[in-house]
Amino acid sequence: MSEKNPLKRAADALRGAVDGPEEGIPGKPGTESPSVAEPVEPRDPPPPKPDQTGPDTVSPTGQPTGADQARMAQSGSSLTNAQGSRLPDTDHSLKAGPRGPVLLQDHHLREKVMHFDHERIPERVVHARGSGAHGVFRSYGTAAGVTKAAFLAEDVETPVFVRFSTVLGSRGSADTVRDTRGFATKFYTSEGVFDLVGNNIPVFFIQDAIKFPDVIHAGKPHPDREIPQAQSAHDTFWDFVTLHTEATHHTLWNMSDRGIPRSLRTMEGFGIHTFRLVNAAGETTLVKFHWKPKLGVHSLVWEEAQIISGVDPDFHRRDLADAIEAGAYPEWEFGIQTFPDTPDQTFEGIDLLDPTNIVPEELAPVQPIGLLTLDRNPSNFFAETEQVAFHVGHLVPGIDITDDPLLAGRLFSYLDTQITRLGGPNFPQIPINRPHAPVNDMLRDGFHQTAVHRGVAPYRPNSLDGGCPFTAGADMGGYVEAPVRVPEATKVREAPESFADHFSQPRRFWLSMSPVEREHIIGAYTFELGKCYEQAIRERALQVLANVDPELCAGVAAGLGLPAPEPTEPLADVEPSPALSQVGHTWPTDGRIIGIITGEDGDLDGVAAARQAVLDGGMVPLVIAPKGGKLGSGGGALTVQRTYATARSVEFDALLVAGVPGVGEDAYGARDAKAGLPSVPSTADPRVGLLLAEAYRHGKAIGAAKGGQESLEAAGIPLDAPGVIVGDDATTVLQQLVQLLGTHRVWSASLPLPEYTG
Ligand code: HDD
Repeated sequence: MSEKNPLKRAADALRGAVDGPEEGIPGKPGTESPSVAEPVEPRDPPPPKPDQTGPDTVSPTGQPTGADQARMAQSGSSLTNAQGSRLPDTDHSLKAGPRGPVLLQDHHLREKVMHFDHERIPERVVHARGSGAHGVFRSYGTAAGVTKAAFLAEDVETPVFVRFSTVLGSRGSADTVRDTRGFATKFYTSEGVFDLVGNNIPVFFIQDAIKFPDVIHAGKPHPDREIPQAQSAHDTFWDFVTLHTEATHHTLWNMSDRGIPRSLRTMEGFGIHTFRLVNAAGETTLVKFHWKPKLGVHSLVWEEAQIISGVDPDFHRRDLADAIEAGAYPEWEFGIQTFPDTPDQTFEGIDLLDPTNIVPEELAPVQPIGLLTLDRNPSNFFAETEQVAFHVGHLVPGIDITDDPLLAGRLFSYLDTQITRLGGPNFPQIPINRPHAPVNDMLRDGFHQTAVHRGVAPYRPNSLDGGCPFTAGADMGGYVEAPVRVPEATKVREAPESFADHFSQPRRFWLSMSPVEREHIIGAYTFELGKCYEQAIRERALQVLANVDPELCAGVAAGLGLPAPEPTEPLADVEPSPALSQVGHTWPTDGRIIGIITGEDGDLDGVAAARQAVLDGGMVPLVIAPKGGKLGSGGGALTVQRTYATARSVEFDALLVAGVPGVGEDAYGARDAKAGLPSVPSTADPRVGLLLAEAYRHGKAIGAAKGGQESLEAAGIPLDAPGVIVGDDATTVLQQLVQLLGTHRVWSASLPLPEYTG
């Protein structure tokens, strides 16, 4: 797939520039590709782009760092070594004569290779594959009654850095695998850093952090062959989640469409644990945090996700960066569910300390408290996205923890892991991790210490540094833990009885799904368990599913060719939660990508009009033709952005065939004809057929105008099928396509939606 940025071109076009660059030719939109001259003279460094400086912050010594940052960036006309000494040559080692041995005294060679040898740091033990973005959080002030956190007061703006991730894969793994996604947000507040380290799934596999190494060992590749990469479809994962049935709820979410998001921009986020808010009067409220994407929650279908893993493994990372670069800034509303801080810490019978539970939004509505906008791409992946270090213990006054045993273990782990990953205890001094609040700690020395601390008395009380630093009580904005009563108890290694309910919450999730979502879940379980070698594990998984729902169990059992077992305990009597279904809503179509298939003999006027209509609607048109270059001539010529060789259905949200598209020069039929070989005469390029058939199979809206119907018929797509629009005028067809796009996909009309999704 091309590396071009369709959204950026759309933005350029919207700003008045004409067509995007031709396929495969770098250059400014609308211009002929300029030849890039080889620089021969040193020149002054280009002025730094605004996003080339680190976060606007202060160093641990309280000194502004902006100037340091600029000095440390690659700048100046002459190449130097790391000590600032100018270099005449960096392409040849120092040798005893041109054909002689390389000399050990070549400091530049040794320094250059030594540094390269140490460029990599250990990837994260989980969530290694990630994509980040800068942004801003604007608070509505609606949470001010329940928390004294300064960044949640009315109209306060706080800079943020967000890192999205997959859990299981390595740093170079594909984006669209079936997995949970991390959604970690660093708020650089005026009272210090607050990290919300959440996921796109509101529950977790385990109830106690002591099992975290186990669940991750089970999910990661098998230790002997180190396969499969970034997958849960293997024996050890299913062995674990069927032996620890507390994992059933999270596993069910993973097998649902939530496990394969369409985009990072169309994912919800959840803080998962119950946290405790504290207001100015010292009153406490239990709370669950939510991120709600403005574009709605959308997913891929499984086949599509698998194709993308090969065609464009960076699909999510590219989509996020493209959208931000084009100015189509992704937005999420921040919300809270609040619960009274009662001694039993339950709500409507749901244990709030059990991280495998959600509280349905119908019981506790999500109240919006602010808006997150991601508006700046990192300028250096390593410095920012790789080195950012989140920690659930980075809290600010007004936000406190609860006794969720999963959270307790995390409070240890996140700090600990950075010591190995970032090489010592001074990682808070790395630019991306620096607080924006002044730091005045008494932590000293250690690996990678970059602060030049002053004073002689890093202890307190002292009389030598004027007594500084002094401590700050709650009245001076100090972080004072909520004085929560700890029950008198005996030390035990046990879970509370309420943690033993492993099936009622998964059952609620299943019952809340629309028919098509249920089909997808059954398909996902059947696929994953079908990849397991051990029959006993498949059978155990079916037993777990029988306790969730007989229809689910029977569907998976049928696919595996195994008998469906009876439940071993009574099915829970729970109400569905309509808010959990992704189907049945209408969403903005901003930034959606529409492929317009045409050719030399296509309906070029129709294409031009449809293309403009797509742009006017805030979406992205991509013209697809048999070969690159221009279609038509003169000022109205259309630039081809994808050819039949470079287009694949997965890149588009909807397709429009305008006129009869031609056959590409490189199509098999054309090649055979050129070689004088007998070939099946073809009026339709087989790649157009594949494009259309895949899009249709994946529930995408497809339109055809002015003879485009022939292509649909050649692809075996019934012209009266749901989601297929046929007409004479490309723009009219397009308008109907866009309406369908508002529901994300056209799920088969034969699958009625359940009543509650309306
Ligand atoms: Fe974790 C990273 C989310 C349980 C131990 N976790 C990590 C990241 C996210 C989460 C989003 C990536 C942060 C980044 O982008 O740098 N983790 C969760 C959620 C959990 C959870 C939502 C349950 C509700 N995690 C969890 C437990 C433990 C860890 C129970 C250990 C006992 N997680 C880690 C870690 C990581 C991490 C090993 C790896 C890299 C890092 O921390 O900085 O410490």
